[in-house]
Amino acid sequence: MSALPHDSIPLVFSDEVADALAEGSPVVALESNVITHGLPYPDNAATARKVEAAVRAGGAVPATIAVEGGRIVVGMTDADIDRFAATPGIPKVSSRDMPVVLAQGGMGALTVASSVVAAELAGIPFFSSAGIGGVHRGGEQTMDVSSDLIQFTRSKVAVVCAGAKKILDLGLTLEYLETQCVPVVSYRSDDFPAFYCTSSGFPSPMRLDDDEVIARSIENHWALGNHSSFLITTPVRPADAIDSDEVDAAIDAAMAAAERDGIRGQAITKYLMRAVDAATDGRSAKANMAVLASTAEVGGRLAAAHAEYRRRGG
Ligand code: PSU
Ligand code: MN
Repeated sequence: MSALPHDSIPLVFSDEVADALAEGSPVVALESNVITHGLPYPDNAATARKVEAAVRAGGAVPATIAVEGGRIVVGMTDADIDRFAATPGIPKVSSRDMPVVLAQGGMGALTVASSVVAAELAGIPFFSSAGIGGVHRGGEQTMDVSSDLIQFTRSKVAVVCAGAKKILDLGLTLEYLETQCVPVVSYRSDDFPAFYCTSSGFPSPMRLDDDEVIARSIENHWALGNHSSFLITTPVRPADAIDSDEVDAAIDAAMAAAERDGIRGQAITKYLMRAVDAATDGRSAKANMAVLASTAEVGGRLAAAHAEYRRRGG
Protein backbone atom coordinates (compact mmCIF):
# COMPACT_ATOMS: atom_id res chain seq x y z
CA MET A 1 0.00 0.00 0.00
CA SER A 2 1.18 3.52 -0.68
CA ALA A 3 -0.38 6.80 0.41
CA LEU A 4 -0.35 9.52 -2.22
CA PRO A 5 -1.62 12.92 -1.15
CA HIS A 6 -4.11 14.67 -3.42
CA ASP A 7 -4.09 18.17 -2.04
CA SER A 8 -5.29 17.37 1.44
CA ILE A 9 -7.31 14.20 0.71
CA PRO A 10 -5.10 11.14 1.15
CA LEU A 11 -5.61 8.37 -1.38
CA VAL A 12 -4.33 4.93 -0.41
CA PHE A 13 -3.55 2.73 -3.42
CA SER A 14 -3.05 -1.02 -3.40
CA ASP A 15 0.38 -1.85 -4.83
CA GLU A 16 -1.19 -3.51 -7.85
CA VAL A 17 -3.30 -0.47 -8.73
CA ALA A 18 -0.42 1.96 -8.10
CA ASP A 19 1.85 -0.08 -10.39
CA ALA A 20 -0.77 -0.35 -13.13
CA LEU A 21 -1.40 3.41 -13.07
CA ALA A 22 2.32 4.20 -13.10
CA GLU A 23 2.74 1.99 -16.19
CA GLY A 24 -0.32 3.32 -17.98
CA SER A 25 -1.91 -0.14 -17.78
CA PRO A 26 -5.72 -0.35 -17.78
CA VAL A 27 -7.56 -0.03 -14.46
CA VAL A 28 -11.32 -0.14 -13.85
CA ALA A 29 -12.73 1.54 -10.74
CA LEU A 30 -15.61 -0.25 -8.98
CA GLU A 31 -18.09 1.01 -6.38
CA SER A 32 -18.45 -0.36 -2.83
CA ASN A 33 -22.07 0.68 -2.16
CA VAL A 34 -23.24 -2.28 -4.21
CA ILE A 35 -21.44 -4.47 -1.65
CA THR A 36 -23.00 -2.87 1.43
CA HIS A 37 -26.40 -1.82 0.07
CA GLY A 38 -26.94 -3.50 -3.29
CA LEU A 39 -26.81 -7.16 -2.32
CA PRO A 40 -27.39 -9.16 0.85
CA TYR A 41 -24.57 -10.86 2.82
CA PRO A 42 -22.81 -13.19 1.96
CA ASP A 43 -23.64 -12.95 -1.75
CA ASN A 44 -22.26 -9.42 -1.69
CA ALA A 45 -18.68 -10.47 -0.86
CA ALA A 46 -18.69 -13.33 -3.36
CA THR A 47 -20.09 -11.03 -6.05
CA ALA A 48 -17.51 -8.31 -5.39
CA ARG A 49 -14.79 -10.89 -5.97
CA LYS A 50 -16.48 -12.19 -9.13
CA VAL A 51 -16.76 -8.64 -10.44
CA GLU A 52 -13.04 -8.09 -9.83
CA ALA A 53 -12.26 -11.38 -11.61
CA ALA A 54 -14.42 -10.25 -14.54
CA VAL A 55 -12.44 -6.99 -14.88
CA ARG A 56 -9.26 -9.10 -15.01
CA ALA A 57 -10.82 -11.43 -17.60
CA GLY A 58 -11.49 -8.33 -19.69
CA GLY A 59 -7.81 -7.38 -19.48
CA ALA A 60 -7.63 -4.70 -16.75
CA VAL A 61 -6.83 -4.32 -13.05
CA PRO A 62 -9.84 -3.82 -10.74
CA ALA A 63 -9.85 -1.03 -8.14
CA THR A 64 -12.78 -1.30 -5.75
CA ILE A 65 -13.05 2.01 -3.89
CA ALA A 66 -14.27 2.92 -0.39
CA VAL A 67 -13.47 5.44 2.32
CA GLU A 68 -12.06 4.57 5.72
CA GLY A 69 -9.94 6.32 8.34
CA GLY A 70 -10.25 9.68 6.58
CA ARG A 71 -8.71 8.25 3.40
CA ILE A 72 -9.95 7.08 0.03
CA VAL A 73 -8.97 3.44 -0.44
CA VAL A 74 -8.28 2.77 -4.12
CA GLY A 75 -8.06 -0.98 -4.56
CA MET A 76 -9.67 -2.71 -1.57
CA THR A 77 -8.02 -5.98 -0.53
CA ASP A 78 -10.06 -9.20 -0.21
CA ALA A 79 -9.97 -8.66 3.55
CA ASP A 80 -11.34 -5.11 3.12
CA ILE A 81 -14.14 -6.42 0.92
CA ASP A 82 -15.04 -9.14 3.45
CA ARG A 83 -15.06 -6.61 6.28
CA PHE A 84 -17.27 -4.15 4.39
CA ALA A 85 -19.57 -6.98 3.27
CA ALA A 86 -20.04 -8.30 6.80
CA THR A 87 -20.30 -5.02 8.76
CA PRO A 88 -23.85 -3.78 9.16
CA GLY A 89 -24.65 -0.07 9.13
CA ILE A 90 -21.85 1.26 6.91
CA PRO A 91 -23.26 4.49 5.47
CA LYS A 92 -24.07 4.88 1.79
CA VAL A 93 -21.79 7.75 0.77
CA SER A 94 -22.66 9.77 -2.30
CA SER A 95 -20.69 12.78 -3.52
CA ARG A 96 -22.08 15.27 -1.02
CA ASP A 97 -21.53 12.91 1.92
CA MET A 98 -17.86 12.34 1.13
CA PRO A 99 -16.32 15.43 2.77
CA VAL A 100 -18.10 14.75 6.05
CA VAL A 101 -17.43 11.00 6.21
CA LEU A 102 -13.77 11.64 5.37
CA ALA A 103 -13.59 14.25 8.14
CA GLN A 104 -15.19 11.90 10.67
CA GLY A 105 -12.87 9.05 9.73
CA GLY A 106 -15.45 6.26 9.61
CA MET A 107 -16.16 3.60 7.00
CA GLY A 108 -18.15 4.65 3.95
CA ALA A 109 -19.46 2.75 0.93
CA LEU A 110 -19.24 4.76 -2.27
CA THR A 111 -22.06 5.05 -4.79
CA VAL A 112 -21.52 5.50 -8.51
CA ALA A 113 -21.39 9.30 -8.00
CA SER A 114 -18.73 9.31 -5.29
CA SER A 115 -16.79 6.51 -7.02
CA VAL A 116 -16.33 8.60 -10.15
CA VAL A 117 -15.15 11.50 -7.97
CA ALA A 118 -12.58 9.17 -6.41
CA ALA A 119 -11.63 7.60 -9.76
CA GLU A 120 -10.85 10.96 -11.27
CA LEU A 121 -8.76 12.00 -8.24
CA ALA A 122 -6.91 8.68 -8.51
CA GLY A 123 -6.25 9.12 -12.24
CA ILE A 124 -8.42 6.14 -13.25
CA PRO A 125 -10.32 6.93 -16.46
CA PHE A 126 -12.70 3.93 -16.36
CA PHE A 127 -15.46 2.89 -13.96
CA SER A 128 -17.96 0.05 -14.19
CA SER A 129 -21.23 -0.79 -12.44
CA ALA A 130 -24.36 -2.58 -13.57
CA GLY A 131 -27.12 -0.07 -12.95
CA ILE A 132 -26.43 3.62 -12.57
CA GLY A 133 -28.83 5.85 -10.65
CA GLY A 134 -31.17 8.09 -12.60
CA VAL A 135 -34.42 10.01 -12.46
CA HIS A 136 -36.80 8.14 -10.18
CA ARG A 137 -40.33 7.35 -11.33
CA GLY A 138 -42.39 10.40 -10.39
CA GLY A 139 -39.14 12.39 -10.24
CA GLU A 140 -40.76 15.33 -12.05
CA GLN A 141 -42.80 15.75 -8.86
CA THR A 142 -40.50 14.52 -6.09
CA MET A 143 -37.29 15.89 -7.69
CA ASP A 144 -35.64 12.60 -6.74
CA VAL A 145 -32.84 12.52 -9.29
CA SER A 146 -29.80 10.43 -8.39
CA SER A 147 -26.61 12.36 -7.71
CA ASP A 148 -25.01 9.86 -10.10
CA LEU A 149 -26.42 11.87 -13.02
CA ILE A 150 -25.29 15.23 -11.69
CA GLN A 151 -21.83 13.88 -10.94
CA PHE A 152 -21.54 12.66 -14.55
CA THR A 153 -21.73 16.32 -15.57
CA ARG A 154 -18.65 17.05 -13.43
CA SER A 155 -16.24 14.10 -13.50
CA LYS A 156 -14.02 13.03 -16.41
CA VAL A 157 -14.56 9.27 -16.26
CA ALA A 158 -15.77 6.71 -18.82
CA VAL A 159 -18.64 4.83 -17.18
CA VAL A 160 -19.47 1.33 -18.43
CA CYS A 161 -22.90 0.15 -17.27
CA ALA A 162 -25.90 -1.98 -18.21
CA GLY A 163 -28.04 1.13 -18.41
CA ALA A 164 -29.89 2.48 -15.41
CA LYS A 165 -31.79 0.59 -12.76
CA LYS A 166 -35.14 -0.74 -13.90
CA ILE A 167 -36.88 0.85 -10.90
CA LEU A 168 -36.23 4.30 -12.43
CA ASP A 169 -37.91 6.35 -15.17
CA LEU A 170 -35.49 5.49 -17.96
CA GLY A 171 -37.03 7.90 -20.48
CA LEU A 172 -36.49 10.86 -18.14
CA THR A 173 -33.02 9.55 -17.28
CA LEU A 174 -32.07 9.60 -20.99
CA GLU A 175 -33.57 13.10 -21.39
CA TYR A 176 -31.50 14.36 -18.49
CA LEU A 177 -28.27 12.94 -19.90
CA GLU A 178 -29.00 14.46 -23.30
CA THR A 179 -29.77 17.87 -21.80
CA GLN A 180 -26.53 17.74 -19.81
CA CYS A 181 -24.43 16.84 -22.89
CA VAL A 182 -23.32 13.48 -21.45
CA PRO A 183 -22.67 11.05 -24.34
CA VAL A 184 -24.53 7.72 -24.12
CA VAL A 185 -23.17 5.05 -26.44
CA SER A 186 -24.44 1.49 -26.59
CA TYR A 187 -21.79 -1.11 -27.28
CA ARG A 188 -22.86 -3.55 -29.99
CA SER A 189 -26.55 -2.97 -29.29
CA ASP A 190 -29.34 -0.72 -30.62
CA ASP A 191 -31.17 -0.42 -27.31
CA PHE A 192 -30.57 1.40 -24.06
CA PRO A 193 -30.55 -1.53 -21.62
CA ALA A 194 -32.40 -1.64 -18.29
CA PHE A 195 -30.01 -3.24 -15.83
CA TYR A 196 -31.19 -6.87 -15.55
CA CYS A 197 -33.54 -6.51 -18.52
CA THR A 198 -32.08 -6.54 -22.03
CA SER A 199 -33.89 -3.44 -23.22
CA SER A 200 -35.53 -0.43 -21.63
CA GLY A 201 -37.79 -0.09 -24.67
CA PHE A 202 -35.86 3.08 -25.57
CA PRO A 203 -33.49 3.09 -28.51
CA SER A 204 -29.94 4.02 -27.65
CA PRO A 205 -28.90 7.55 -28.70
CA MET A 206 -25.76 6.13 -30.34
CA ARG A 207 -24.34 2.71 -31.15
CA LEU A 208 -20.65 1.83 -31.53
CA ASP A 209 -19.24 -1.64 -32.20
CA ASP A 210 -15.52 -0.95 -32.37
CA ASP A 211 -13.38 -0.76 -29.21
CA GLU A 212 -10.88 1.66 -30.71
CA VAL A 213 -13.57 4.01 -31.97
CA ILE A 214 -14.97 4.06 -28.44
CA ALA A 215 -11.52 4.90 -27.03
CA ARG A 216 -11.12 7.70 -29.57
CA SER A 217 -14.62 9.02 -28.86
CA ILE A 218 -13.89 9.22 -25.13
CA GLU A 219 -10.65 11.11 -25.74
CA ASN A 220 -12.44 13.39 -28.22
CA HIS A 221 -15.11 14.18 -25.61
CA TRP A 222 -12.43 15.35 -23.20
CA ALA A 223 -10.33 17.06 -25.90
CA LEU A 224 -13.43 19.08 -26.78
CA GLY A 225 -13.21 20.60 -23.32
CA ASN A 226 -15.98 18.64 -21.60
CA HIS A 227 -15.17 18.04 -17.96
CA SER A 228 -17.77 15.28 -17.75
CA SER A 229 -18.39 11.56 -18.05
CA PHE A 230 -18.87 9.40 -21.14
CA LEU A 231 -21.39 6.56 -20.75
CA ILE A 232 -21.08 3.23 -22.52
CA THR A 233 -23.85 0.69 -22.07
CA THR A 234 -23.70 -3.06 -22.52
CA PRO A 235 -26.78 -5.20 -21.97
CA VAL A 236 -27.19 -8.13 -19.60
CA ARG A 237 -26.54 -11.48 -21.30
CA PRO A 238 -29.85 -12.93 -22.56
CA ALA A 239 -29.38 -16.08 -20.43
CA ASP A 240 -29.08 -13.93 -17.28
CA ALA A 241 -31.88 -11.48 -18.10
CA ILE A 242 -35.24 -11.15 -16.33
CA ASP A 243 -38.52 -10.73 -18.14
CA SER A 244 -39.43 -7.07 -18.32
CA ASP A 245 -43.18 -7.46 -17.71
CA GLU A 246 -42.68 -9.64 -14.66
CA VAL A 247 -40.27 -7.21 -13.07
CA ASP A 248 -42.46 -4.20 -13.91
CA ALA A 249 -45.34 -5.74 -11.98
CA ALA A 250 -43.03 -6.32 -9.00
CA ILE A 251 -41.76 -2.72 -9.20
CA ASP A 252 -45.29 -1.29 -9.28
CA ALA A 253 -46.19 -3.28 -6.16
CA ALA A 254 -42.93 -2.27 -4.44
CA MET A 255 -43.51 1.41 -5.21
CA ALA A 256 -47.00 1.25 -3.73
CA ALA A 257 -45.58 -0.41 -0.60
CA ALA A 258 -42.82 2.23 -0.35
CA GLU A 259 -45.40 5.00 -0.51
CA ARG A 260 -47.49 3.30 2.17
CA ASP A 261 -44.41 2.82 4.40
CA GLY A 262 -43.27 6.44 3.83
CA ILE A 263 -39.90 5.39 2.33
CA ARG A 264 -38.20 8.08 0.28
CA GLY A 265 -34.88 9.80 -0.44
CA GLN A 266 -31.63 7.91 0.10
CA ALA A 267 -33.37 4.77 1.35
CA ILE A 268 -35.71 4.22 -1.60
CA THR A 269 -33.22 2.48 -3.93
CA LYS A 270 -32.35 -0.29 -1.48
CA TYR A 271 -35.98 -0.69 -0.37
CA LEU A 272 -37.27 -1.14 -3.94
CA MET A 273 -34.47 -3.49 -4.97
CA ARG A 274 -35.06 -5.75 -1.96
CA ALA A 275 -38.84 -5.76 -2.52
CA VAL A 276 -38.36 -6.76 -6.16
CA ASP A 277 -35.92 -9.50 -5.07
CA ALA A 278 -38.55 -10.89 -2.71
CA ALA A 279 -41.31 -10.72 -5.35
CA THR A 280 -39.16 -12.60 -7.89
CA ASP A 281 -38.00 -15.27 -5.41
CA GLY A 282 -34.47 -13.92 -5.52
CA ARG A 283 -34.20 -14.15 -9.30
CA SER A 284 -33.66 -10.41 -9.67
CA ALA A 285 -30.80 -10.54 -7.14
CA LYS A 286 -29.25 -13.40 -9.12
CA ALA A 287 -29.60 -11.42 -12.35
CA ASN A 288 -28.12 -8.39 -10.55
CA MET A 289 -25.00 -10.40 -9.65
CA ALA A 290 -24.66 -11.76 -13.18
CA VAL A 291 -25.00 -8.37 -14.85
CA LEU A 292 -22.49 -6.76 -12.49
CA ALA A 293 -19.90 -9.30 -13.61
CA SER A 294 -20.67 -9.27 -17.33
CA THR A 295 -20.63 -5.46 -17.37
CA ALA A 296 -17.30 -5.42 -15.53
CA GLU A 297 -15.78 -7.74 -18.12
CA VAL A 298 -16.77 -5.36 -20.92
CA GLY A 299 -15.42 -2.51 -18.76
CA GLY A 300 -12.07 -4.30 -18.51
CA ARG A 301 -11.97 -4.88 -22.24
CA LEU A 302 -12.81 -1.27 -23.15
CA ALA A 303 -10.38 0.08 -20.54
CA ALA A 304 -7.66 -2.08 -22.12
CA ALA A 305 -8.47 -0.71 -25.60
CA HIS A 306 -8.44 2.83 -24.19
CA ALA A 307 -5.09 2.36 -22.41
CA GLU A 308 -3.63 0.95 -25.63
CA TYR A 309 -5.01 3.93 -27.58
CA ARG A 310 -3.38 6.36 -25.13
CA ARG A 311 -0.12 4.41 -25.13
CA ARG A 312 0.10 4.77 -28.90
CA GLY A 313 -0.54 8.48 -28.50
CA GLY A 314 -3.97 8.45 -30.15
N1 PSU B 1 -26.80 -0.67 -8.80
C1 PSU B 1 -27.17 -1.80 -8.15
N2 PSU B 1 -27.44 -1.72 -6.83
C2 PSU B 1 -27.29 -0.56 -6.12
C3 PSU B 1 -26.89 0.62 -6.80
C4 PSU B 1 -26.67 0.50 -8.15
O1 PSU B 1 -27.25 -2.85 -8.76
O2 PSU B 1 -27.51 -0.57 -4.92
C5 PSU B 1 -26.64 1.88 -6.04
C6 PSU B 1 -25.41 2.55 -6.66
O3 PSU B 1 -24.45 2.73 -5.66
C7 PSU B 1 -25.93 3.87 -7.18
C8 PSU B 1 -26.99 4.16 -6.15
O4 PSU B 1 -24.94 4.84 -7.27
O5 PSU B 1 -27.63 2.88 -6.03
C9 PSU B 1 -27.94 5.25 -6.55
O6 PSU B 1 -28.72 5.57 -5.46
P1 PSU B 1 -29.67 6.88 -5.50
O7 PSU B 1 -30.75 6.54 -6.46
O8 PSU B 1 -30.13 7.06 -4.07
O9 PSU B 1 -28.78 8.01 -5.95
MN1 MN C 1 -32.37 9.95 -4.50
